[in-house]
Amino acid sequence: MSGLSRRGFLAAAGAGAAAVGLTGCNSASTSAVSEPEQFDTPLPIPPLAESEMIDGIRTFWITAQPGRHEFRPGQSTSTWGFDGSYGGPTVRAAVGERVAVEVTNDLDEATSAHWHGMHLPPDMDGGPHQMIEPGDTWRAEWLIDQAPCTLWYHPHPHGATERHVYRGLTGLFYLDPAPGSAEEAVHEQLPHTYGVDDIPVVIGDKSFSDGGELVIDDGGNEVGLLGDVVTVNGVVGPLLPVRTERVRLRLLNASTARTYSLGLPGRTVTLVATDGGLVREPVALEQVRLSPGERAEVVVQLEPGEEVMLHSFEPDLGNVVVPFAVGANDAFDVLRIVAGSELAPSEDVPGELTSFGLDAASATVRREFRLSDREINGAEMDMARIDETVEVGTTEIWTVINDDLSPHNFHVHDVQFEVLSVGGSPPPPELRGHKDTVYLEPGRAVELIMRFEDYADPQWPYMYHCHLLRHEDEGLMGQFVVVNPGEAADPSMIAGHGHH
Ligand SMILES: [Cu+2]
Repeated sequence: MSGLSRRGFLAAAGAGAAAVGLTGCNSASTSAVSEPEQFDTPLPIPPLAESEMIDGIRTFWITAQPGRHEFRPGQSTSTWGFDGSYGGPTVRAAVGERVAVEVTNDLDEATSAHWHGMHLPPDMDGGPHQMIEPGDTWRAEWLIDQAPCTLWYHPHPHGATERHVYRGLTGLFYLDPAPGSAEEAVHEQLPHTYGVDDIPVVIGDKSFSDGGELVIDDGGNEVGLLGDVVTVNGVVGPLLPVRTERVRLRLLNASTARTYSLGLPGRTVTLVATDGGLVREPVALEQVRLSPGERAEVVVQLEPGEEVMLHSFEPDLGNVVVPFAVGANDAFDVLRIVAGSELAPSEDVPGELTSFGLDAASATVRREFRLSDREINGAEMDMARIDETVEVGTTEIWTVINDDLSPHNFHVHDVQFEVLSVGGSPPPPELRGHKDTVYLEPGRAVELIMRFEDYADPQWPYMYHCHLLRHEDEGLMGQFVVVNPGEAADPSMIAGHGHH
């Protein structure tokens, strides 16, 4: 599988132009997303996953299974979900806890469960080397040892991740602050009651056939599927009733290709956390750009009786060659938020949230990653090849460059990184927090600093890849191992996993 060439992309872009002309739209814009007529479906809140403490380990059980799901009332669609027909329960554990998740596969094909953004041993990561065959159960166990944050879990089967995520295998994984920690005090000042003023917002775009089934074959669009229907927590046209002065929205872009730029027209939202946890201080933003896999936590303030619409503005994707073909011209409403006539008081958002920061001078290794078509540094993903070897205990700076004229992004497993620069300039405020996924504008380099603290293992690799899932599936991925000083990578365990 070689993926589409840029020439193919231009041809596909032409076809996309015709499609935009045909679909028409609901306003004067050129948006290819069709908005629902009404936003009156109550926003479903994913259930919290149940757990039991077994020998001091907080243990969860989750099953990937097929089902039928109603994105719209009365229209049933064949889907996949964790513990249900679509999506998954929200898993919650506290920093400092030891957790185990036993994942059973009731699908009729192999899948995996990857803990996106989690710092954990590589053989617990749930990547393409930890496949779960149909009927099998895989147990992952690790210590929660990172800042509190909003993570998520999804399959990572090489060559099939786009389809597995698109069909609905997606859940949130909240890491709560350790009891008594400074961060717990901050979290308690922020809205923090699950489903009441702490709201999961999992956004995914879909495309449906006339028969109401999910369509993923879009005729070869360069970035992958851009659905013309946007869902939140699995429903079209969602409504969130609010009973408090402030709500915290935990935004996850669970789309396979589409980038959103979320905000409330005419006002700002307050960014309090990015992928890997709290930002240093709250930031007022008109729009929060989220490429696939990225998260943000924002606090929204409301007056009694007020109604606001979470909107996705035309995203600034940088200097892309054919903007409409990559979703850059799409703008649409996402979630209607209606405040009750009486609102319970909420505390002010603290002026300072947390502190952190890696010192660039402490980095001892630099690496460069050039993404072009479906190759990183000139090579497609090979399941049997270890591309990079990192010594445990080192701080590294990775320069990542999008050499194409269309969007990519970059996700690194195991670590949360900080963005040092974008296109040679300091990052904007929304990119100054802990991140595990970052958008890559065409032709621009981002510099990322990260520290590899633990889990030396020469045999089992972690992944880095584009999180536009079709790109990942088609080869835009590489593998690194973390080893003890002086140790060499040992590809013997993955040799049998073969060339994709
Ligand atoms: Cu990409």
